[in-house]
Amino acid sequence: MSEAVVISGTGLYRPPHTISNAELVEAFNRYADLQNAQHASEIAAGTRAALTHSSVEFIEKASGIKQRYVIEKSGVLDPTRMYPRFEERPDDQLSLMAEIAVDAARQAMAAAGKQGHQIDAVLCAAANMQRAYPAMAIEIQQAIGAGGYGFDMNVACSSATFAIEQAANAVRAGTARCVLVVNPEITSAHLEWRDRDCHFIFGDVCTAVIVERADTATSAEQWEILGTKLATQFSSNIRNNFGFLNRSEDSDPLARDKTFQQEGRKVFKEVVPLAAAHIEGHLAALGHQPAAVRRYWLHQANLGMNQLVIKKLVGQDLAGAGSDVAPLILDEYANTASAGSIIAFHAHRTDLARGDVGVICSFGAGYSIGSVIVKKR
Ligand code: CO8
Repeated sequence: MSEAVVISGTGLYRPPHTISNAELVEAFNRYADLQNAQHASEIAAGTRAALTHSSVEFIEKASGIKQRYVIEKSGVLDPTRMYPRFEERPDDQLSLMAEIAVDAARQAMAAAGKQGHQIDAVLCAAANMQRAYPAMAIEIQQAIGAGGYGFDMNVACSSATFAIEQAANAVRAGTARCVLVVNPEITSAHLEWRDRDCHFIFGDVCTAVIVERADTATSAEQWEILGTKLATQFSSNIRNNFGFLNRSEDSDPLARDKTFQQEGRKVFKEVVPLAAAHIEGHLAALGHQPAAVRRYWLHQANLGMNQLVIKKLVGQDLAGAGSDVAPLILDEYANTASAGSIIAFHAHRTDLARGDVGVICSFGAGYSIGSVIVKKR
């Protein structure tokens, strides 16, 4: 790498509403009771399975999640609806995804000491886009007064780390000087809240990261990007079939496969070893030992997954002192798709010293894994 590239600021938009596991379970159980009453005769005839209640204890034990933030709560908790209520906005108004992205972006820009005109690329990277076009990134670019170019990209839960690599490469190649990466994740709109297997998993949030040349960075705190490594391997174990062909295929837009669905156990089993090996290989290529890494900002999908990844890497449990090695934010935020590892980086890094090395790593649908190795300057 000829010219050093740094992360010079981060930002976090946190939605105004929380849903506790107790509130979530209460709404789901009321929905299940309503459905079971409505379909009582089919259930009695054995032609339809009754819905089973969800439970707070299961959720906390299986995932480590205690609550989640959402942009709109009343629709999600309405047992006759079970998804958020958003108002359609006119085309001349800032769209919802852009609005939360601009909020996080402004925080990251303030942290990096950057004005809009100093940004010359905007990457909007998330597990879902609000519309097909124009790209969300271009609307965000205009809203913050940035120049250059913007584009959207989607690698599900790895969208943020994949975008950081694109940003670092653009800066290194000289095609951009200062790049804004934003990850507006409105997961509440594509989660199936009516399925107890997954209704607890996700939350809304937006993160933002400024990536620029080290010689233009002026912020007090800077993280040199030592390297990035991306990997994908096709799997349908996490899948959402919503898309622009649905209409032409005459498929039901409300069918179960048009929202998030997964084989959670398979994902757990298959992704943990992939992620641990990926990180180990990336660190080795840069001459670092996993145990010497001061902090891992891991994807936040499941407490047990992160414990196992860390155990494979450094041989210790996340419980107790181990949590300093790989802090958790999923208890508060749940899984926020691509934003999870960036929230962890945003919230848990100020205690590190100059020269400390850390790893930001995402893993999820695709399968996709992205790691960014950073060093505090
Ligand atoms: N309450 C009570 N019981 C339940 C509930 C519930 N809510 N849900 C399931 N159960 C039951 C099951 O029916 C099952 O019963 P039985 O044993 O009789 O069959 C039992 O509890 C055990 O169920 P599981 O085997 O499913 O439980 P697990 O221990 O495997 O935990 C998890 C389930 C939490 C889903 C776990 O498997 C997991 O977290 N896996 C990893 C998932 C993961 O990392 N996914 C990544 C997704 S992120 C991503 O990349 C997608 C991005 C797109 C974003 C989309 C946003 C909407």
